[in-house]
Amino acid sequence: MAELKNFEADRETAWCPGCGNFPLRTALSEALTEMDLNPEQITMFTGIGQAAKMPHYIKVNGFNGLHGRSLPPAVGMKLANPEMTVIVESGDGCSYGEGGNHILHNIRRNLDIIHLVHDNQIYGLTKGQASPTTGYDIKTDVQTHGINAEPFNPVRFAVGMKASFVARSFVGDREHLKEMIKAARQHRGYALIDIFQPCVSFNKVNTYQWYKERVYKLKDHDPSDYEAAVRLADEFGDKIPIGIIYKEEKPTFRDRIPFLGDRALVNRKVEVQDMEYLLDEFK
Ligand SMILES: Cc1ncc(C[n+]2csc(CCOP(=O)(O)OP(=O)(O)O)c2C)c(N)n1
Ligand code: SF4
Ligand SMILES: [Mg+2]
Repeated sequence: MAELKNFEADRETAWCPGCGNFPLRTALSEALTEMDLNPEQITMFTGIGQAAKMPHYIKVNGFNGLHGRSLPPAVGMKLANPEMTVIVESGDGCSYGEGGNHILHNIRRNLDIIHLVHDNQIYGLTKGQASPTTGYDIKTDVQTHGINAEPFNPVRFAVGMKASFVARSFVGDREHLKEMIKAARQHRGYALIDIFQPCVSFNKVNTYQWYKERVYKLKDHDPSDYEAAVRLADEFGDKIPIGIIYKEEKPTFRDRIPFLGDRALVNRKVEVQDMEYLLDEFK
């Protein structure tokens, strides 16, 4: 029987008081406990940033790698051990900026990975430069006249690529976020959740209040309806929908390569006779 306290890391955080990363960590720990998972069944991969510190602050197996590079080692782990629940967690900069190329190929592969993006619409750790999701009209210490590029809409991008699971949530609604995390785990394939996570120190525009005034929960939306999902993904203004925007059951990377099997490599016998034809070449 899983218990919430199993996920508590005995370490102080370096996050600012009031940071949206705290409720995100609580929602994640609660969701994992409610799914009756234990820390040894989960491996979390992160890059660099405030969000990427998560494996230090929650007790699960963790790999904290380079900025933008959380997905590649997660792919390796999931290929080697399909029994492991693999969570990729990182910021909007790490996931959509430095790591943007990896997302698109993971959508194409559709491996069974849960990707939680702490989207605070800013580079938090490096003190407030614009990230790909920073709003067009926002000025920062570096972008003193505002951002010269249009903001990236990750949900619209993922829906456009027909990623097999695309959701949006907000740390200000813990039950909603938990529901999304559970749905992502149940889903077979790559599951992206873009999570609004206010950075109280460096993003003075996209505050808790800003999100609260705009987000609304989806009702009666059929996530398999692609055209409706595109319309909802485009809705990013006075109103922003949260929930499962798009979902499609389709073959995973594993389904396409039956040789990979459904067990961890470590539990598979090496069938030497299957490789004899290769060894023959060296005789
Ligand atoms: C390749 C590379 N580029 C830039 C940096 C510097 N850097 C470290 S964290 C960071 C921003 C992190 O922002 P985000 O991913 O949104 O995470 P947050 O801190 O907001 O949670 C940057 C630019 C780096 N470490 N490596
Ligand atoms: S800088 Fe922003 S994202 Fe980082 S810990 Fe502080 S409030 Fe959170
Ligand atoms: Mg960020």
